[in-house]
Amino acid sequence: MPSMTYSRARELTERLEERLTDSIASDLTATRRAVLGGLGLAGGAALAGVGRADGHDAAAAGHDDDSHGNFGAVGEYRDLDFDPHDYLTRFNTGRGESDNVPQDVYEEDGRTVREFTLTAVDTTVTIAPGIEFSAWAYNGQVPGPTLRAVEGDLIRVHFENLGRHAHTIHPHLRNLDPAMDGVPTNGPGVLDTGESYTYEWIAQPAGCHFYHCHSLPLKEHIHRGLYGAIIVDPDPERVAEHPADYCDFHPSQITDDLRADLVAEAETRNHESDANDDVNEMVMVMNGFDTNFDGDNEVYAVNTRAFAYGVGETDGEGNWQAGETKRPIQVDRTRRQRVYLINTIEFDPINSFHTHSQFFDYYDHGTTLYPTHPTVDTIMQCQAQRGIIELDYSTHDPGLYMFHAHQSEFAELGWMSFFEVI
Ligand SMILES: [Cu+2]
Repeated sequence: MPSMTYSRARELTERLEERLTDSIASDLTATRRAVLGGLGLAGGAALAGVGRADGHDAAAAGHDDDSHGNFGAVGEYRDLDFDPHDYLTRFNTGRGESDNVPQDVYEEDGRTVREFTLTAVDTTVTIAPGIEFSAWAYNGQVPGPTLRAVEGDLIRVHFENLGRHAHTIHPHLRNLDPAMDGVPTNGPGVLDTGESYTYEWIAQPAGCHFYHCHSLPLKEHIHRGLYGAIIVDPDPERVAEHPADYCDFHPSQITDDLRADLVAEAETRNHESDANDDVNEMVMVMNGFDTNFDGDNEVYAVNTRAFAYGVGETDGEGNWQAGETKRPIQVDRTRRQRVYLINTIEFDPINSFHTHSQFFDYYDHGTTLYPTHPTVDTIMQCQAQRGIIELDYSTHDPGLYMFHAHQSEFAELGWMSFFEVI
């Protein structure tokens, strides 16, 4: 039997979500303790950065007759500009995968160049139904666009700052040129409003990486939303030549069979290889939002929206109502599942990922082709840590399987999701 019925999963998602949105919406100074306790705090001046999207009386939040189906009503997200379900699988490789990310791919001096334009803007994002957050965002989305390249490519990013504060882009890559590091002291330093700069980074090492703004105060520039994923696919030819770089075996232990295994694994990770088509790949950025700017997060999520991968309206057979913004992540059990997981949380030292009824292989930073933690059901990541998770549901019964942060309060405050095995 599946771990939980559809109706109970839906009730659980709705109960947690309503408690979160009611508490934040009914008092704009809601603290995390108040949210967890389901308590409202008296008084409090309205703060910039959070509020009811639809202007409804806060007291009525969660009790409207039209609590489903309308933008801004409790249970639905107001704007659909950013879709966490779409974000999971939207990779930008230079081939024009996203309308809001100008990009190109071409050869230059014998090297593949993947070119992108990222623009920092001030915007408002919806982090829970009816709850908005004043964000600073690359290309208007949080997380920023996922950039994907093959090891050894040149990633060329035209960056323009149209926000009101000074920003940069700092890549977590092996970058050989200090001018390209995106910190205040090197190269162009921080870029003021209206300024632009072109960063160039070699895509190395293979793995699951990310980029973020490195202006000061750092925690605010990151927490406000200026971060995104960089995925560097391993080059199977390089793996064949340098197998010891992709595992923790001593070079003397590398046999022809092991080399062949590593190359085959690299092909499953390389988006230009047919073997990659057999894997369902997803990007999950663990993030959080301090809605009252007290240095503590009130809302937690994967990919910005609390409970976006929870359970909403369904017929119990995997069919979701049109426009439904809350739905589990569908898993075709004949395919391998791979999650590129990144922790961009601020204010909390660690975050975590836990699966119910399943164990997975974990590759810390994704820089090896052998798992660094095989057969685990919980991993933790400190701030800026990331890795690759590989899951196999081929022998599981169809149904819903929960996954969430195993800091249980993060789960209650939004970081709770389901896989729907079909
Ligand atoms: Cu910044």
